[in-house]
Amino acid sequence: MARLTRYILIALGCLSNYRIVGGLYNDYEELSTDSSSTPEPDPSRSLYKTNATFFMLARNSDLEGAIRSIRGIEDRFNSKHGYPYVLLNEVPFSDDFKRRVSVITPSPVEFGVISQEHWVQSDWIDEEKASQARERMKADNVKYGDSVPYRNMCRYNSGFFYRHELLQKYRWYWRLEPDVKFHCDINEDPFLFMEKNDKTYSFTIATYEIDATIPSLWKHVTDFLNAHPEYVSQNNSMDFLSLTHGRTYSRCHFWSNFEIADMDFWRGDAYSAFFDYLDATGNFYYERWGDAPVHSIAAGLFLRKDQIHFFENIGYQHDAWSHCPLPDSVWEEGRCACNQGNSFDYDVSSCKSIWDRLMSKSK
Ligand SMILES: Nc1nc2c(ncn2[C@@H]2O[C@H](COP(=O)(O)OP(=O)(O)OP(=O)(O)O)[C@@H](O)[C@H]2O)c(=O)[nH]1
Ligand SMILES: [Mg+2]
Repeated sequence: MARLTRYILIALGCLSNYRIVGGLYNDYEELSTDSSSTPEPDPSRSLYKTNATFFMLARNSDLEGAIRSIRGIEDRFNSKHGYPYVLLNEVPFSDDFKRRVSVITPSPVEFGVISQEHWVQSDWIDEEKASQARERMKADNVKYGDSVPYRNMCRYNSGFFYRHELLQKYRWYWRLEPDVKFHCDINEDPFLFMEKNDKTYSFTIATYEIDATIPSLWKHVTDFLNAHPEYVSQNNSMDFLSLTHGRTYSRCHFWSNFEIADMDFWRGDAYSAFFDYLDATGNFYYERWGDAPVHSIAAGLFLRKDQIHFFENIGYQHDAWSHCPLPDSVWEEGRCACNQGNSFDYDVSSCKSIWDRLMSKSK
């Protein structure tokens, strides 16, 4: 009997040690994806309602900012829902990074490594041409104009993140960046809202792209549309993207550091053909095309305008720009910690009024 008790105690001890290690984080690279190492959702919280995850691309050096963003969204939303997190990096996250991020949420957190093939500049890019372009942009003081990693990141966010193995099991994602703030309680589940209301893409801030980063983008978009008119949706957002009925680009885009969207849209035929076409021009490297205009143009043309949603109630801040809910009822209900007077919505650099005009047109 005493021996049996001892065995039981030893077995329980092993189990609890395992849960401490396994429950702290689910590391895709080093621990297996064995489901027993995924932390169990806390039964006191509501169960997931949609097939969704948070997604963050980050470097090891982004640790403190990543913690602030995740802690913030936990406090304002996710502690009641328990949606999981996927963090990706082109090099393995350090043990310290994984430990410190995992401790701040009881939700499952998976850490993945991006394959070199999806991240680095492709072999067929003419490096001489690319480096001359970087030099020119540097001389012209274009933000990140001389950076190759920034270009890798923009191309990855444009055409690859939703193909990562860790994201395959999900349909919806909410893009987070290090050091963003959520100003208000988010009382209604935005994923569920998107799914129930037939929305595909959403935003909180819309602004203008820097001209020097996309000199030939619109010409290539036009060429693609001429070759593939079948992908263009009825009732699209062309009048947001262009103030000249398609002749020129307004440079308006949804600021993609915040996105809640349906990855099946990126995985679908229209966007796959569009991304491949753009990528084949090499201009993610010869120019400095950002994922924000690329995503926005696709959403704006291949979706109906009513499939794109502006989240008034999600108070959000990235760098100096912030969306603070303007209707008092929304601001009060969200217990928002932001100043409505500082909301970016109708700033001269904002495209929100152009969006409003589009949405106020009947069809
Ligand atoms: N793993 C990895 N992540 C990166 C790299 N560069 C940027 N990121 C991430 O990609 C996202 C966008 O990068 P940012 O540097 O914030 O780019 P941005 O938002 O256009 O520019 P800022 O206005 O400076 O914030 C963030 O989540 C970064 O953490 C990189 O070289 N490696
Ligand atoms: Mg950023």
